[in-house]
Amino acid sequence: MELYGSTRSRVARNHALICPDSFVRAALPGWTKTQGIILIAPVLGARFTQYLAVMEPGAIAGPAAPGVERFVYVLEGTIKHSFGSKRTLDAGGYLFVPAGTQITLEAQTAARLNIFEKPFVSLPGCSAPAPVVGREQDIQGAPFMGDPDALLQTLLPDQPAFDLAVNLFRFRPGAALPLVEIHVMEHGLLMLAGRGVYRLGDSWYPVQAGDVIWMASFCPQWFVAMGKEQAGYLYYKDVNRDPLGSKA
Ligand code: UGY
Ligand code: MN
Repeated sequence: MELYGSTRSRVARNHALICPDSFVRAALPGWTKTQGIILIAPVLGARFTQYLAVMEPGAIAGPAAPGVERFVYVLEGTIKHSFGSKRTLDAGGYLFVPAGTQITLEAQTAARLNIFEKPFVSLPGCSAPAPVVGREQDIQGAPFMGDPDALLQTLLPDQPAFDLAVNLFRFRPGAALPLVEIHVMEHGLLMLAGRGVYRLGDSWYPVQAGDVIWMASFCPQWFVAMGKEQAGYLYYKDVNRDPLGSKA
C-alpha cells in the first residue's frame, strides 16, 4: 500500500498512464444505473474516448453521440444486446456499433465494460462498416512479426471500411515488442493481465493489469512482459485513413 499523495499515474504531453488508484467515477450521460470512468478523452489531446462503464443489473446504455462509433468489450458480467442471432455477451465478448446505428445494450448481471469511441471518418467510395459481434475466445492469435511468444488477436475485420482497429496482445514473460514503434496512429490501451514495463517517450513505466495507457501519434512505444504470468492488453488504434484527409 503506497502512502497517500503518491501514484504511478502520469500525464505527459504525448502519453498518459492512468492507474486504478486514480480512477474517478461519475454518471454517464444517457445511461441508467451506471457509473463511468473516463480514462482518455479529447481534452487530454486524444482524438478518441476510452472509458469504463460499471453497470448494475438492468442498467441500460445510452447511445453514442451523433457520428460517433462505439466498440464495447465485456470485462465482467453479462450484457444483452439487440444485434445478430446470439443476444448476450460475457467476459471476452465484444460489439462494434457503427456511427448512427441503434443497438440497445442492457446489463443482465452486474457488468464492467471497456469502451472506445471515435468520430467515424468515412472513405469516399467505400460503404460504412457493418456492426460486428464476437468473442475473443473465437479469434486465433497470430505471432507478431514472427514471434510466437507475442500473439496478436485482431477483433475487427481488417478492411478499408473500418477506420479503427481493436486488438488483443498476449505476451509470454520475457517477450517484447520487437522495435520501439513510432507511428501516426494513436492508441488507447487497457492492461488485462500480468505485468511488464512500458516505454512511453523517454520514460519507462512498470505496468500491471488494470492500468490504462494513452499513446499520442508518434509517441515512441515499447513493451516487455515481466513477472511469472502471461501479460495481455486490449488496445485501440486509428487505421486506414489518409493523414491529410479523404482520398477519393
Ligand atoms: O498495433 C500496434 O501499433 C502495436 N504493435 N502497438 C503497441 O502494442 N504499442
Ligand atoms: Mn503501436
